[in-house]
Amino acid sequence: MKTVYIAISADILHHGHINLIKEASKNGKLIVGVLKDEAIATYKRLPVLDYESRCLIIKNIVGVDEVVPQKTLDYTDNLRKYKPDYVFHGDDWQEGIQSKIRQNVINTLKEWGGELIEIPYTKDVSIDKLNNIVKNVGSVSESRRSKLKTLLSLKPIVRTMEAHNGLSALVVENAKVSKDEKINSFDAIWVSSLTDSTAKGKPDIELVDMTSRMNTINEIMEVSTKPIILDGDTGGLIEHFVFNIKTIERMGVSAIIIEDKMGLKKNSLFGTEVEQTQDSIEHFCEKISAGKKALRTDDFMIIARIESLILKQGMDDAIKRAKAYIDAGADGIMIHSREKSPNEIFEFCEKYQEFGSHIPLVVVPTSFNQVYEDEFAKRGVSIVIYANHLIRSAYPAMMDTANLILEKERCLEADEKCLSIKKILTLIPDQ
Ligand code: SPV
Ligand code: MG
Repeated sequence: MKTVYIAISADILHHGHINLIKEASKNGKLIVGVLKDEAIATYKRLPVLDYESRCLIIKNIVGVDEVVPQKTLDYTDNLRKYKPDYVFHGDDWQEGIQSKIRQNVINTLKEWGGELIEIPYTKDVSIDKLNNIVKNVGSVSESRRSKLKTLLSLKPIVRTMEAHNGLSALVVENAKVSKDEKINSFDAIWVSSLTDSTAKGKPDIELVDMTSRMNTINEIMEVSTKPIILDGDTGGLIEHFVFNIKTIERMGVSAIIIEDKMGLKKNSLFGTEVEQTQDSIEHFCEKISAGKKALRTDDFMIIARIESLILKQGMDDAIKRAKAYIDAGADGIMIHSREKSPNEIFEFCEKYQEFGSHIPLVVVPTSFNQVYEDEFAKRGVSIVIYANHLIRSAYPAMMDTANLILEKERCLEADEKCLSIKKILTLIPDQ
């Protein structure tokens, strides 16, 4: 008896899948690899149904003989384990993002003379349309809020990119790159105070008030589904913080990061070049506890950001504060540094491992930008935030175009740097 293998996420099932199962099962004993949540989370929205439910559904479909877990998008491990004679798949993955995964299947099957059989993709089903419906369900406040905690439990590191308006949020939502055996995308959105302020032509000194920040969050939420981490600056007065945090939680934001500074806040990347005052441990702990008490759900996280390294107060101070903030109820710690070398961050990570238990650690590698995500993950970091890269790349591009038109006194040459009119008109779909 021959064996046949197919892999499926089984979160949305349609007649195309049933057709694939039917065709595959005609050729022998059918093993179905159901993708684990971790595998789906690496390239798609989080599944709506949990892994066990998805398996149960597949097990009960006529033609399926065995259901096994597939832990990665890549088939290789499971293929070597089950050595099927055939792998079946639709013919829609020959080009584009999944083509490398397809090539790996072909190469692996060759090891024992197995064969990939591709059947015509079912044309009358729009998986994009179905996905959009599910995505929109996932974007309501309740389910969006809880996504960050879910991702933290599934992924070694949550990859987060800044957005400062609807358009940049669409970039974070849709950017996808196929790399080796994986499909890389961003997991979460950082609503940065620096880029939100810069986009409005204002300095990053808590001048853009909470009402305006909430407008930005709303704009981002309308066009995206990924969980949002808000840069809450200092959190302001405790008396104001407890109100604002409830509003933000209700909106469906997943986490707020507040920094232990007082008075007129300036951006951390100025370091000690400008006057900045660190809050006392006692007062900042009081702010964290008051915030925790105000919350209505277990999903929302308050992450405490330590500015000791930025303000040259030393490692011992940073560690002391991390312990105190965790004791005060912080759901996460962000350690910041503006050194080019990652050494002080790595030293903090090492010391943090000794007491931080499972409280997620966050880093923002704007200065120590040479470190790969894997390296952070190995050192116990749970969230990496690319805090300002979309606006920093957009500004020089806009300046170049503006200067080119000034230089040429017409816009023909600038067109080469621009998206075509056709593309900009269709970039944002009608619905
Ligand atoms: C921000 O993005 O606004 C931040 C991170 O707070 S940093 O600019 O590095 O201070
Ligand atoms: Mg900020």
